[in-house]
Amino acid sequence: MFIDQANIEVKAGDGGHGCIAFRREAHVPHGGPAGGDGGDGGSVIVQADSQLNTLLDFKFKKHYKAQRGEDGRGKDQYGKNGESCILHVPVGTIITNNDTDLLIADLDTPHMHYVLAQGGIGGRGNIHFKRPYDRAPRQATQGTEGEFFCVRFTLKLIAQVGLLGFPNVGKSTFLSQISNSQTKVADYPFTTIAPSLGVVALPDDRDLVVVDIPGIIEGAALGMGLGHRFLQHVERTKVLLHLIEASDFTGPDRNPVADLKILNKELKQYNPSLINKPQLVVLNKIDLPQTQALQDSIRRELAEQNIPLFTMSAATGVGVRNVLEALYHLVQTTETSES
Ligand SMILES: Nc1nc2c(ncn2[C@@H]2O[C@H](COP(=O)(O)OP(=O)(O)OP(=O)(O)O)[C@@H](O)[C@H]2O)c(=O)[nH]1
Ligand SMILES: [Mg+2]
Repeated sequence: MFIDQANIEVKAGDGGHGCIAFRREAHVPHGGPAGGDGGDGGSVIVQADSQLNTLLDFKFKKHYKAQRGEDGRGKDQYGKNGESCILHVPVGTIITNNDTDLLIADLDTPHMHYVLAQGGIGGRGNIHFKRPYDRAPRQATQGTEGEFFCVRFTLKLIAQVGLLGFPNVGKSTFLSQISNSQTKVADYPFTTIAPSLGVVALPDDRDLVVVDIPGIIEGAALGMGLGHRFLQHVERTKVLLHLIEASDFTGPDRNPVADLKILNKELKQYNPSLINKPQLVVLNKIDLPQTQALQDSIRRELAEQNIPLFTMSAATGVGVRNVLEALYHLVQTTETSES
């Protein structure tokens, strides 16, 4: 199950208390203070893991607690530090403070980690309080409390290319043909119900990371279809691959040029800055005769808006290499942008 938001509570371990103790050994004349320090509490640490794709675990378990530091003991014994608690999250997880709504951290690179709640510091035992005027101090300090936070994890997948298009235009077919993605393909709308990432290997050791999201339809901003919230997963991409199609699936009320306009309107309603992302517009399913018949008129119409048109068949592979090279070029020439 794909989950891209979760609220959790984290509590770092408290520091152990310092100990008050004295040496009481037979035949040792001047027994002094012998209370050791408390151990530090464990911290709650969040770590980005590129093997993960969902925040599902955090939907079921909401409370995370690191271990408390041990109290100090007599005979100069220090308490053990508490163990930290490490939360593994997908790369692209953003942490926000749930009480203040302020951004805490953005784990946007693999292995990146962040100490979300700092463990408390162990208290000092009475061995530290011996003074010339007080050789038997009855003084020690308590461990400090570990931090506590209510936070929100939001996952915004990190890919260079976002796939955009109406349901059934062939987004998943394209991604499964060109990458290791196992995303499902079928001839009904909304086959894809969760985003997925695919890594595309290009010649000369180049690669592209592409994210497939569920199809978007007119009125998505108002909740039609699966709504438009999945667009959050194209927010961090550098470019968008906007797929259109002209086959029978399009139906009598739709045409590819109008589709393009409708989806761009939805994009703008979701987040106005998304419309500034460079787009590569591709007419898919060029293997079908009805698509071939329409391609020239579509190309002309788009040329009037200064939009170049690429064509391909995700199913047969015709034109796909060309599209990938154009995409790679667009990614390379686009400055990193974040919406
Ligand atoms: N003839 C032909 N059919 C294609 C091509 N690409 C995809 N299809 C078919 O179109 C249908 C929809 O393909 P999907 O890849 O599931 O489409 P999608 O855009 O991911 O759809 P959603 O996940 O529902 O948004 C499937 O039946 C595919 O086999 C193509 O290049 N040519
Ligand atoms: Mg799909």
